[in-house]
Amino acid sequence: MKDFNEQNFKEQFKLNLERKYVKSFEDADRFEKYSALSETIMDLITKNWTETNKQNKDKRNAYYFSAEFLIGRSLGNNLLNLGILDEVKSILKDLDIDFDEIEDEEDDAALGNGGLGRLAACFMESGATEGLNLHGYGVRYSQGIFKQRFENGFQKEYGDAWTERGDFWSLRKESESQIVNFRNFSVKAVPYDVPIVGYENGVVNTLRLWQSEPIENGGFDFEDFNDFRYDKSLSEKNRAEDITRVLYPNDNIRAGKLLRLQQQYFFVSASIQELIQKYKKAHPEDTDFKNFDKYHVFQLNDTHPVIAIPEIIRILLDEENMSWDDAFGVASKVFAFTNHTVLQEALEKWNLDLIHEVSPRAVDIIKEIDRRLMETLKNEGYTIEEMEPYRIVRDDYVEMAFLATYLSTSINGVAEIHSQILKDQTLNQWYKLYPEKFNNKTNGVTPRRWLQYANPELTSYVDELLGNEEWKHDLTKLVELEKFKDDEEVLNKFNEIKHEKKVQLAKYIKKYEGIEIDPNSIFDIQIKRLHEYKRQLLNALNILHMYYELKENPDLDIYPRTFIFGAKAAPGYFRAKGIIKFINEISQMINNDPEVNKKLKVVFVQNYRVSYAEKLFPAADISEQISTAGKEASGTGNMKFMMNATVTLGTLDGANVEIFREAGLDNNYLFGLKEEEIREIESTYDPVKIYEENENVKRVVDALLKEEKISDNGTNHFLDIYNSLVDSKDNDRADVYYLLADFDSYVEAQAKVDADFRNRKEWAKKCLINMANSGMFSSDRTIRQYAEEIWHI
Ligand code: F55
Repeated sequence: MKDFNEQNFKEQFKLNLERKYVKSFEDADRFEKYSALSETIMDLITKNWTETNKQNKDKRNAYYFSAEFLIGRSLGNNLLNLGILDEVKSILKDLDIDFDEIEDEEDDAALGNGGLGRLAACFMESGATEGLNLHGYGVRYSQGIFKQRFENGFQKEYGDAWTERGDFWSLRKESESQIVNFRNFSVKAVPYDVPIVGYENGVVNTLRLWQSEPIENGGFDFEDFNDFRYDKSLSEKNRAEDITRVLYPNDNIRAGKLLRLQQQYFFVSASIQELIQKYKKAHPEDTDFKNFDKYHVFQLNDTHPVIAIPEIIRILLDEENMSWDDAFGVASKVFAFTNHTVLQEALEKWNLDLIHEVSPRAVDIIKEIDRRLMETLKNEGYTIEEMEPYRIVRDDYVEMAFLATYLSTSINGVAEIHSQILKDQTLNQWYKLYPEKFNNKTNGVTPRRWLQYANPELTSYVDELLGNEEWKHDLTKLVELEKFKDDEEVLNKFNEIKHEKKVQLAKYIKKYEGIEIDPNSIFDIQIKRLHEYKRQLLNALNILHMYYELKENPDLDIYPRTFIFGAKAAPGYFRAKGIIKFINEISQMINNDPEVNKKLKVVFVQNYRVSYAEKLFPAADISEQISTAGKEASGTGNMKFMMNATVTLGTLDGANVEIFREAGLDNNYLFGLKEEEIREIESTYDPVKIYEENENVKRVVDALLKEEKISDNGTNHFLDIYNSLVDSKDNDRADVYYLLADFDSYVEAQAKVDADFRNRKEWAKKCLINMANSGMFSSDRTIRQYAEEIWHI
């Protein structure tokens, strides 16, 4: 950072602390120091923030609309991007303050569920780093994703009041509040602006998060209060605040709840209103919004903000008195849509009555869009049957993905294989109509948070090897590391750094989980939301298999292995919670068995989140990416592991396909059925036959019901899991995610890992080659592609 003065900063920091808490520096506790430090940094940011805002005026801007931004912590990342992380660390050291302890005082801003929300956060950071005029718009939930603890091995959820002790990384902009009108009540949307600091470039972009509040008197009605109607005097306030009270904790499953739709309408309506007001002020002559599309493009992060389409039409029709054709014309030029899933149960479909509850006009407008589309198709000679697949409104439900696809100028998937499935299957009818609108944007992750910040040891070693820091501005330059792939000294050093990160993680796990793990064992890590399609259960079944092999033959030569899991299950997802309990039971059984626990350990870390992830990714030997082929749209954790020099054990799914291509199959472990193979066997698949004929499969599946050392404590969780695999009585089909079909192949791949890991030099070479080829998975590359190929900013 230009003109950063250590002495001034130190004094400002002390001054801020004394003013804020009216106590001397020596008497302040860690949190007080953290908060004063954060405010001092916010002050540093403001000048560049104002400057960036000024420069974006009168330009074409991109707006990223997302119901989720999974930010995590900001302190370390902002210091890194300002280029003063080391300086501030040394200032703190002078003051006898340990940075790690201060860092730990910050609650994660966990305003998202998983990959989709974290992707939005990476995109914002890369947008600022690439100097793009990109703005984020979302929701300021009072409660983020729940906090998770295990009690007797069961997941328990606790509230996440992340702003309770203050939120130091946003500015409330009261004067830019908007009124959002629901069918039978109105609220005030108050923007909180979060600065997004670009990496060492002076750019500070804005993430605007809306908070719902009562419109007048803080929502408190004194007349009701004075007349002893205490409850009613508060109800108005609560009703308003309820809108942004809590994030829905579902990932890849639609909620179908009124409050969820209200949240979506709330942030989208506030955002569109604001941008239309600003446009009118800047372009008073353009009364029919002829040039609105030259200045705005809205990227819809999945279908969650798609209610923006009828909303902009409503405003142009009802408030700007435009004609249908003109209003529709504007709407058909400003949206672009990203799909993140092909799981049918995740595709949002909203009931018309529910939409009516939120915004009656939206119902009229959506029906009219559908009616006119059918008319157009009919005029083009389509028969009734041929028109049917294009119905946006079907059986009183609105297919939000169809609405988005019809009106967007661009429709993209998030990895090559996923974009292909959208064209061939999920949205095939639309692809036939508009092939030119479909494109792919393979996801990426920010190397600042996920490599430089999370792994400073590896970062400085790369600086040393490459002799410059250019790779920090263009991650594809990491490929130059390949020239060291046979350099023994370099390979040793790679192993040493990995070991150091494993020692650090082991300490952290000891502190927070109370479990001792051996850094010399293979750290085999699966961290992601808990979902059947992600197949944590397959991982668990293999662990059980290894356990039984060891029990049968205690001298079996297996390389010591630590299996680490991290995952939250949606609170209402019974089977996912059963799988957590199952893995925790296996963990107890194995970790407490002296006959096996020298060779096997299983840890399920509690409350997996962004800040925990920063400790886990750099410490892995194996990255588990084992979803059923065709089901994981992309994955982004796979990229974080790869960047941290880790080999992947995975299926040909999502971005794994591209990871395998970039780093080579010799350096990774591929197993399992391919997507087209699964489609081929789909109608005849017989998991019961596999169960009956394969002794290993039978042994581990039977363990669910028969293993005496584990128990679901009478909850029937394990019977449910058992049935999901081999009993089609309660299901249409059993084993819909093909765990048993892939079991042998997975066990075999795991055996290969065991054998290969022993050659420490060859293993390090694989790690190095993976890191060297991770450059294309920087979200800088992804966001540039959005900017150039979709947004034209
Ligand atoms: C959240 C809420 C709803 Cl209603 C539906 C889905 C989600 C959600 O969290 N989805 C999600 O995280 N999807 C993931 O998006 C990632 C980023 O594109 C992909 O990498 C990942 O494959 C996909 O599952």
